[in-house]
Amino acid sequence: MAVSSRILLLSILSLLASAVVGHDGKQQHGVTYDGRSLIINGKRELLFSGSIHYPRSTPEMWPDLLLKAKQGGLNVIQTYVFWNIHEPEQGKFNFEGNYDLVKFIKMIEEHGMYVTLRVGPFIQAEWNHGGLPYWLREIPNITFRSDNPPFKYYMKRYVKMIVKMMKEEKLFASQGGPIILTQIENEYNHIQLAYKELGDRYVQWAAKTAVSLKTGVPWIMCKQKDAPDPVINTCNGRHCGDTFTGPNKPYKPSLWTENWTAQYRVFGDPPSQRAAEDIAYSVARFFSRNGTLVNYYMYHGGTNFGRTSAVFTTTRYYDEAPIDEYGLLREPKWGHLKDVHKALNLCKKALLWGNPGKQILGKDTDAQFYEKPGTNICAAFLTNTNSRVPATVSFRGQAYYLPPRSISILPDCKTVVLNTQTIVAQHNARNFKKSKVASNLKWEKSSEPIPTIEHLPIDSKNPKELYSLLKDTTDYAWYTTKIELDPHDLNSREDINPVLRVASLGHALHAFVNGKYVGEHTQSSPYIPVTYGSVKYIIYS
Ligand SMILES: *[C@@H]1O[C@H](CO)[C@@H](O)[C@H](O)[C@H]1NC(C)=O
Ligand SMILES: *[C@@H]1O[C@H](CO)[C@@H](O)[C@H](O)[C@H]1NC(C)=O
Ligand SMILES: CC(=O)N[C@H]1CO[C@H](CO)[C@@H](O)[C@@H]1O
Repeated sequence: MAVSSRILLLSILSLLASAVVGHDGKQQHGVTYDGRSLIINGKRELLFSGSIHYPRSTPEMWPDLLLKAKQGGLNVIQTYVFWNIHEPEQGKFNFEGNYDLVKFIKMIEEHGMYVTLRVGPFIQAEWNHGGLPYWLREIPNITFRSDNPPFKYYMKRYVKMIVKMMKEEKLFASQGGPIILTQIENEYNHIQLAYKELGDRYVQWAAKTAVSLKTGVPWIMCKQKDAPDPVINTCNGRHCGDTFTGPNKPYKPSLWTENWTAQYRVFGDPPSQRAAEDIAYSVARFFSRNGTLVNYYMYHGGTNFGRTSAVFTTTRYYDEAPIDEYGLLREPKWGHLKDVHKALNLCKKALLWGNPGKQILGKDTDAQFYEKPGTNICAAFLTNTNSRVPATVSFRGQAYYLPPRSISILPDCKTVVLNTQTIVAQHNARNFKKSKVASNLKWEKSSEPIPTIEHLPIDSKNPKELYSLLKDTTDYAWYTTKIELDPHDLNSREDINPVLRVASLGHALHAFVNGKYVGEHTQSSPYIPVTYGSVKYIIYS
């Protein structure tokens, strides 16, 4: 054991050294890390990151969104890569318009920000099929996200293609580009147990495959405690400052890849709210306890255009994020977080080069601080974890008032520049005026013939599953069946009540009997009794 761990450590140290300083002694491009932080082109930085997904907005919107992100104090944009829009049919690729990944990354670079690229290929993301293309399902003997040869073959091919595309455009930080982190898989731990040893082997394989592609920047796996070296395990969640058990090795930094700014919206639910104060508290807490990168999921949610959203989510995605669906600032969230980034940046030297320390101040209060001995570099975070009762604490001879569940940031260990519970950013002051464009839009109506049973392209004894029937090209289909009832029975027996059962919650359905519209099935009205002639039909979900 001792021998192998020494070899491991040595190889990691040499990796760090060779990437940062070349043989000629000059500083080189690339990203490495240690227990304190990522090291980008030889420099430590505090990283404030926000998720913006390129297919959820348009290239026309990108410059404005990125500018607002930068003004909000972000220096990293995180995005998934969406396999099923790029390769909707096997071997047919689309990187145009909203799907222009390279253009999006270059635009982020032009705005002076870095990129975290989450390649997946399974991404969840409340996206259709979690980003996996439909055709993958038709590969014989495939089992998704497992130690399964067909899946591994196609996954590797895809990840290699994306990495190659990035390399050709010189987009990795190791090539002078903006990409500082890449992610393989996504929250795999949610399903790992179900796959048993196949799952554990798959994690090892995925990490090894990713690392073998030699991007010159670290790979991460989120929520993956057993992420194999040199892959970094990262935290997803609302309160990583308190819930994250930390990197799985002392020589890996504490990174927070998803801090939910609200929650995605499910059909029928009200919009989710998360107060700016609560996000600010969690972010300050995370940085006060060794964190050096936070990512807001989402910073701009945008729109699930067309059929891209997962079956349970609305087309509007994280409208409550710091930038709303339309690209407008959501205040005071945007402004308060901007202030938090400023305050944390004032603590930068202490956070990145100081030694961490902790002092219990009272029952629910503590001070987390970073100090560099022999200098006046010192930053402190005074925390009240009690959500109901305020506290007055004494720290280094001075008294400080802490509102309930709040953190005061002291970049010099004396002066409070921000308390997370105290908002000075402006509140929303939006004005609306009627759009000239929208008032000129016209709705169009078209009708189409209802197909008869003789003209159906597919004839099947049992109902087909919609997804494989239509191969994910549309969700729209006619389904026709025939039930013949003996008129004599209908007249003489009361107990005959034909019933149409629709066992789906995510779709809309219109029902016709003998060519006549009889009702619709929706989420809000699952039970629709309809009468046609002397026969009563009930349509329900
Ligand atoms: C699929 O698996 C079955 C049973 O293991 C095997 O007989 C068959 O050859 C496999 N098909 C392909 C295309 O690999
Ligand atoms: C922060 O890092 C230091 C040094 O590695 C460690 O002693 C301490 O426990 C860490 N703090 C937290 C809250 O994880
Ligand atoms: C680890 C962690 O903090 N997870 C939280 C993330 O945020 C969601 C809500 O958006 C919480 O439910 C999780 O507990």
